[in-house]
Amino acid sequence: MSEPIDHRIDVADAVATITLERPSTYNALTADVLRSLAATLRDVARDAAIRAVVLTGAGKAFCAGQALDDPQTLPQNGTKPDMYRTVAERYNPLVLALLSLEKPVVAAVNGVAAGAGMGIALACDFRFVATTASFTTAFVKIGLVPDSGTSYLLPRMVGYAKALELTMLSEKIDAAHAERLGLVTRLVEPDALLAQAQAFAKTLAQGPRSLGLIKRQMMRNGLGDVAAGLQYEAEMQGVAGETADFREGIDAFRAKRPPVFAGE
Ligand code: T3D
Repeated sequence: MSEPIDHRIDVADAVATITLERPSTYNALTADVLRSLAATLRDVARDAAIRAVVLTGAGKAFCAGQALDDPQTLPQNGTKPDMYRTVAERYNPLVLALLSLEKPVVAAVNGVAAGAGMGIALACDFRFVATTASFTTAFVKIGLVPDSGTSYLLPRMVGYAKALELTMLSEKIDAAHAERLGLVTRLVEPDALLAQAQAFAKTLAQGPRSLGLIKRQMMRNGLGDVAAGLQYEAEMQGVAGETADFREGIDAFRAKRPPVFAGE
């Protein structure tokens, strides 16, 4: 196993529980943690003793998406960030690793899942969601477009019109609303969330090899060419990342003020 950065992996009963661990930033994703998480998933794929996965977050949040404080991705010294590269090289491999892992993955959504954090939750096979948790697409609030599979998976899960609304408005989707949208496998009281997700994963871990094959089949026949969809997200993020509005979005988030977008 590779040494995990800002996440933990605990294995019991053939279930690997992966916990994102950067709670002071709501488990926001740095370049290091994205690389390291992808490596952990590769290890999990190879380890025959692991037959199901639970993905959760430490502290109050599930994951707030891209770390807006990460100098490797968003340098503060005037250097332009390369958003195409970030998405193509860091997010897309992670999302593909989750979707193509031939073992069931259960997201235990313990708190807010925003931006890429929401995309990652959507890329899991099941979502156990705390009644106090929420989702928000977030990207547009900093002048970006949806990535991490969000523009590909969300319309397929909630329909085109609702996906457009959720991504263009980025309103808060509370747990009950998420359930009505069909995003939730089980709504669970916060204190019972992890245990219930792990018990569910343990049952899946005792299932046949065909579970992994069903996942592969569904991905091909239900999702089609995900890799091409993710590649297009990277290209579009490259364009959005060049805009003045994105720079304003980041500056506003860091200054804890509402952004003023010029539309350019
Ligand atoms: O190249 C690329 O970057 C492209 C890839 C893009 C992928 C993406 O995910 S883009 C979207 C990035 N994520 C966001 O824009 C979400 C930003 N965060 C928020 O909108 C809000 O924090 C939440 C809706 C997630 C939660 O709101 P709230 O009011 O419950 O909490 P808060 O007070 O805003 O945040 C709590 C703390 O977490 C706070 O720190 P502090 O003030 O207590 O020291 C906040 O700064 C920190 N935090 C939240 N999100 C992030 C973060 N720190 C770094 N990066 C974050 N994404």
